[in-house]
Amino acid sequence: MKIYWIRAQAPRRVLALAGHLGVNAEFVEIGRALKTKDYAALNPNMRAPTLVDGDVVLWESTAIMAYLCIKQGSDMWPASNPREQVEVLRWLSWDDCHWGPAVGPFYFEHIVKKTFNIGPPDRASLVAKVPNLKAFAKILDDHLEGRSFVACDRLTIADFHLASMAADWRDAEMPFASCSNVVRWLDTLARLPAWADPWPQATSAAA
Ligand SMILES: N[C@@H](CCC(=O)N[C@@H](CS)C(=O)NCC(=O)O)C(=O)O
Repeated sequence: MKIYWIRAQAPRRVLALAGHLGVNAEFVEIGRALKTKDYAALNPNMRAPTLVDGDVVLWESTAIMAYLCIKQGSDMWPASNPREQVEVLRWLSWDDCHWGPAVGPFYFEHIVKKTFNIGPPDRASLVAKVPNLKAFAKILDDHLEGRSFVACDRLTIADFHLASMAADWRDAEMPFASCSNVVRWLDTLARLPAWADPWPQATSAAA
């Protein structure tokens, strides 16, 4: 199995899950080869991550996470429990439609720009985005009251999904100071070794 990655949030979810589940794979840091015809033949979006496992070629981090859980027999994606499945699905959807777009601008300005050396954060552009992020953070904070994890009373792919842009919330200056449950949840994830340091050590470079 090969997993193509770059140092960004969607691959991070997949790499952390692979590390957490002890997946045996070759991790390929795709680098500049992301924009080549060979890579486009695997992933026409020319984005990362992509998984290749025999004749299975899969893109979209959510689908890859589900695939890895099924392959490893992990209930972090509750493949054999429809009720739990829809619970997890609800949060994956919420992330794609609401939470991700709310945290994304902060993640981009503070984390992506620094990682890829593309200039200083434009803090002024974030001012107008604060109310939207606070509104969605309150929804998550209320949900996490009395809960350690987002769904099913245990760690699931929903946690890695929702946390992938918010993990470095302090560096990204996300306004979570009054969201103690969100902070507790992110701090709990940060104590998982595979989440805290998801980037593969043994890796092959494709560029
Ligand atoms: N919805 C896709 C998002 C993939 C995506 O946008 N990946 C970004 C990194 S988070 C990427 O490859 N960016 C490189 C580029 O846009 O050139 C997923 O979850 O896999």
